[in-house]
Amino acid sequence: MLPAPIFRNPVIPGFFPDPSVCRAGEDYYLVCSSFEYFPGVPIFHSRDLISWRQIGNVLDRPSQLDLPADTYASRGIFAPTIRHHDGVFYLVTTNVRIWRHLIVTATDPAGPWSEPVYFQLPLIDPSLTWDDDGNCWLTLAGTSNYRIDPATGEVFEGPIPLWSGTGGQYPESPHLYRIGGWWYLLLSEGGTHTGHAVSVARSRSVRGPWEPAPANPILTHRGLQRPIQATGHADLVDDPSGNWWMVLLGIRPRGQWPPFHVLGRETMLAPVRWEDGWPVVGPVDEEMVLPPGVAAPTVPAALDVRDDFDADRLDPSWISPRSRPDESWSLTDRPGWLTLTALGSTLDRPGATIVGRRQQHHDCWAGVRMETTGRAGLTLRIDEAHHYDLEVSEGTARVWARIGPLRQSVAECAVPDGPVDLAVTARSADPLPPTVTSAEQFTERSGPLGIRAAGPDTVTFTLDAGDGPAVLAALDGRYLSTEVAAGFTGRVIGMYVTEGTAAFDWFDYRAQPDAGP
Ligand code: 6LW
Repeated sequence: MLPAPIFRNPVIPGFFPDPSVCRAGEDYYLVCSSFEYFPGVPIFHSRDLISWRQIGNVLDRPSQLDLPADTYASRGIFAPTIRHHDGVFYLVTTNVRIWRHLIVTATDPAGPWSEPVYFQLPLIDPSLTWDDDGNCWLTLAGTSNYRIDPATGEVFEGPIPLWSGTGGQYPESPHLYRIGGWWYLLLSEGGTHTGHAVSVARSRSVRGPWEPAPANPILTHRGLQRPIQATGHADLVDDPSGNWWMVLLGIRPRGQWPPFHVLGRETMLAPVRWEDGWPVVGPVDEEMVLPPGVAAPTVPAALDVRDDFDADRLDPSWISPRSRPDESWSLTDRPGWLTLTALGSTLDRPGATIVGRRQQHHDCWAGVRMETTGRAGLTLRIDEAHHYDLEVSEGTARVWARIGPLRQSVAECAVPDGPVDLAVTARSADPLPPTVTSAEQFTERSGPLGIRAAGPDTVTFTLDAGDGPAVLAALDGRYLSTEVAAGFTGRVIGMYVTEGTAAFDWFDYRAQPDAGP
């Protein structure tokens, strides 16, 4: 007998939390939160829910995304919901920097999306659903329903209180569905960390009364020994054959107790089956068996990325904290290179010129070829207070560590004029075995830095000025984790400049730490 076909989680690795999905015919579209980064709300396309390709960003113009320089890290754009109704795609989200909800629409999900319609109602995590009479219902965390005009944001009715979960903290990410004569209300509770859980209730009417599922929470990994934790913030979709699926967020902690997660909250997928009119799902693992009749994807997951900056526009996967002013970057100043210009800030404050992409794998290598007469380099960051940088300035390369209130140069060497190759490697710690039986097992896993309790990974910076790569510094990755930095995002690898200009010939990202030249 052939082994059952499988797929792997996360289906979208790296800081891509709060997934929401919709289907139009045979095409699926998925969006995620983007917080303080510009452009906002990455949008992906798939034909099988497993292999996703980013096709753009929903909020890709400053007129749609108001993130002033004083926007705190992990503020900005929270959980979006995407829906397809009457041939139009709707995206509703909250910009918590200005405390406004906004709706944008498009006929092509790759864009352009409309200018936003703003409206103000309490709380976060808006979702849209239409009833048979064409009424549009906006559901918010808490949880409440409002009957609104999605074209103007005008509220006709509400708040109408809904079922708010089994009593866990933060009932949020509510989504309503009409399935088989029922309204289903799916929500998350227990907070977005390891207490996270998904619960469901149903009603014959959008106005209630709501009957909770007897098996609530229908999904949680709290207290379970599984590689994926914090499962929650879920959305449901059916496929053309009638199978149901859940997209949700999860984290993958690494290192010794307590473990740290460094890639943010990632997008997972799980098959859903129905029993007695209730959805049954999980547990969610890195390797999942596909339901009978569903073929494994034929397209392998794209792990490696290379950008030679030869295109006439930046790929949608490139992000910048808060904004990317036109005068801060160019693909034409030096054709085939990305030229960045400093606008007067440092990496320790908002406003530095950074163009980066998410670290998507625990083990990876990222390199650039860079030339600068100013102050520029390669940073691995979570926010302005948590980053490691390899920086070139005035003939010297330095590795800087910024951890909370501390900022320290940890290594330096001389570099000649002209282009240099900079690289950062993340190499993850082996997970501890479920049961540790000897002191040696702890010692073995104490990692290359010799620190007693191993962090999640070791971050190494190398520099190559023409005579081969030389390691400048190896740093404990725990300080660039969500457990240390807090917040809702994850690591980003950025090209940056803080004085003058810098030109980048290429950026290379590989999902193997030994991939460097
Ligand atoms: C989001 C909320 C949550 O709005 O975290 O995990 C918040 N869930 O639903 C930010 O991502």
